[in-house]
Amino acid sequence: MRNAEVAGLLEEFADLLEAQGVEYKPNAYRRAADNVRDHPRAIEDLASEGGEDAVAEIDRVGDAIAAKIVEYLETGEIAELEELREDLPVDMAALTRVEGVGPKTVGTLYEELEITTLDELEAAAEAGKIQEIKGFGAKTEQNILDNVAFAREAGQRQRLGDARPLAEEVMGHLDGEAAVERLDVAGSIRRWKDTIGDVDVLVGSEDGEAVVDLFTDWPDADEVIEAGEQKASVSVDGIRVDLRVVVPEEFGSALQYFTGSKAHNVTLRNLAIDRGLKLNEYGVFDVSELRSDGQSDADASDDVSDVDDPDAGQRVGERLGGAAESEMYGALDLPVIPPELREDTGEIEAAVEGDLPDLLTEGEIRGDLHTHTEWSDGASTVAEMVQAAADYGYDYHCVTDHAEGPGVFGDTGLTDEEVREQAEAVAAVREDVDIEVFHGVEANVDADGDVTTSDDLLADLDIVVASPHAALDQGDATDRLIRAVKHPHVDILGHPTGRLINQRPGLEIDFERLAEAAADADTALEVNANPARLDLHGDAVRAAVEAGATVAIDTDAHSPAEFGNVRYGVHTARRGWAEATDVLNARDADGLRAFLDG
Ligand code: DGT
Ligand code: CA
Ligand code: CA
Ligand code: ZN
Repeated sequence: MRNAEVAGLLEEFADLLEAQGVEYKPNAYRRAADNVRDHPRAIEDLASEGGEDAVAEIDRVGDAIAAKIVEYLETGEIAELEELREDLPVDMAALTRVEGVGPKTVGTLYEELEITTLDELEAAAEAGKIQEIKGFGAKTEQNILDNVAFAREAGQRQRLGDARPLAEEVMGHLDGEAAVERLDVAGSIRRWKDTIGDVDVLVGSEDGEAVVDLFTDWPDADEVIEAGEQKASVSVDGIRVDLRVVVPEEFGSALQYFTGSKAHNVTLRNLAIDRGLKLNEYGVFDVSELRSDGQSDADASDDVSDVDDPDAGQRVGERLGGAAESEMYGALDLPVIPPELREDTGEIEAAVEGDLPDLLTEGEIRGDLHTHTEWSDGASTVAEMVQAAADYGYDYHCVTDHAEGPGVFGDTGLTDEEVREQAEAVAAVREDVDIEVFHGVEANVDADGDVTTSDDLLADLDIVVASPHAALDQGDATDRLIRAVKHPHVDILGHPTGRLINQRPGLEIDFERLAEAAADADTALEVNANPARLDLHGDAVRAAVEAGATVAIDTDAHSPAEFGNVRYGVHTARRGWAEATDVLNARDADGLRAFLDG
C-alpha cells in the first residue's frame, strides 16, 4: 500500500509551493495528503482500476491533484514537483523539523544563504549569518541553534504511537502461520520507549526461509531493505522493521537479548559471570566447569557446540535454559524483569533484593480524568463520550473541555458562562447512565503560572485540570508549574511539559522539585497518553513516584476512539515504576472523589 508514500509527496509539494510564497494551494495539497494517507484502500489499486476519476473520489482530492497522483504512480515522478525541487533543492523535511522554521523560512534561507541541509543551517547560525538576513534577528538565530540538535534526532526516531500499531500489524500477519512457532516484539518497542529507532520482531522457527518469505511478502511493506536466511528488514511508512528468526529452543534467550536495553544486558551479563554463568542470545550456560580458554575439561561430547557454526563458541558449558525468557532470569534466581524497566536504572538491583515494583496494569484504570467534547474541540457529544466510557468498562468519566485562555485559539475555549451551561448538560446525562460523571474544565496555566479561569467557577467544578498551552519555549519553567500545582482549585497538572514528540521539545522542568511540590499540594501530575505527547515521560514519572506524588493517566480523548490510547499512558507510567497505588484513576469513584474534595 503506497498511500503514505503518495501523501508524503503531496506534503512536499505543499511545502515547496509555500516556500515560494504561493497561497491557499499548499493547504489544499495538505488536506488531500491527509485523506490519501487515511484512505482505507490502496491508492495504487484505485489508480490502476479507475484512473484519475477513482482517485478524485477521495475526499478533498480534486481533479488536478488526482492527475498528479496518477502521473506519479504511472511514471515514478511528477514533472511539476521535479521542477519545484530543482528551483529549491533543499532537505525540506529536515529543515522544517527545526521548531520555528517553516517552509517560507526555508525558502528565504535558500535565497539568501543557499542553505539546503541541517548542517548548513547550523553552520550559518554559528557564524552569525542568520541574524543578518532582513526580517531575521539574533533571537531567531539563537532559536535555530537551540533546536537544531532536536530536529536532527527527530528525523531518526519514530513515535511509539506510530511504530507500535505497525508492529502489531506485522505480528498479526505472521501469527498463526505454520512455520511460526514463537513470536514477539523485542527492542525498544517491547520496552515501550517513547521513540523507536526501528521495530524488532523475533520469531522462533525451524524454517527460517519460510518465515523470511512470509515477512517480505507482507502486503503493507513499501520496500524490502534486505533479506537473508534467518533475518530480513523491510520499510513501512518510513519505519524500518527488522525480523530475526531463531530456533525455538533459543527463542527466550534471543528475546531477552534483543529486548535490551544494551545497558541492562551488560549489567545482567556481569551478574551472570559473577555466578559462573554465561548469558547470551543463544541461552544461559553453566561454565563453572570450563577452563579459562573456554574448552571443557570434561568429555568433549558434553559440549553442545557445532564446529560448522561461527557462533559455536557461544554455546559452551551446560545449557541451563534459553527456550523461555523466564529461564534466563530464573538461572540468576531473578523474576522476569518487566521490559519497561530494562534500562539499567536500578531494576536489576531491585530484582536481586526482591524489591521490583508491582507495576500498574491497563486493567487497573477505572476511568478517564481528562477528556473533551464538541463543546470545545472534541468530536462527540457529552452523552456519546459518557456512554462510550461506560461501554469501555470504566466506573466513571470526567468531562474537562477547554476553558478560554492563552494558547487556546478561536472559539475553542469555553467562557465561564458556557462551562456553567455545560454543567447542566452533564447533569442531564448523569440521569441516564450507571457510571459516575464528574464535570470540570481544562484551564490554562499562563506564562507566570497563574490559572486564567476565575476562582468562583473553579470552586464550583468537580475537577480541574490545568495545562500549559502557551509560552512553551520559555526555558526553565519549574517555578511556573509549581505555582499552578499549588493553586487551591487545581486537581491535575495536564501535560506538564507541553512537548510534542519529534515536533516540540516543550518546557524545561526540574522534575524532582515539581514532584515534591505536587506531593505537598496533593495535586496529581498527568501522564498524557496521547501518543504525540506522552507527557510526563517515564523518567519524570519516576521522579513523581519517588517523591510520593500522585499520577493521573489521561487520554485527553477528543472522541471515543481515543480511549484506546490509555495503554500508551499506562506503559509510560510503568517505565516510571508506577504502581496502582500511585495512580489517581486506579482508585474507585469514592477514592477519586476524596482526592478531588481534599
Ligand atoms: P532503537 O531501535 O534505537 O529504538 O533501540 P533498540 O533498543 O531497539 O536497539 P536495536 O534495535 O539497535 O537493538 C535491539 C536490541 O538488541 C537492543 O536493545 C539490545 C540488543 N543489542 C543490539 N546490538 C547489541 C550489542 O551490540 N550489544 C548488546 N549487548 N546488545 C545489543
Ligand atoms: Ca529497535
Ligand atoms: Ca533493530
Ligand atoms: Zn485536553
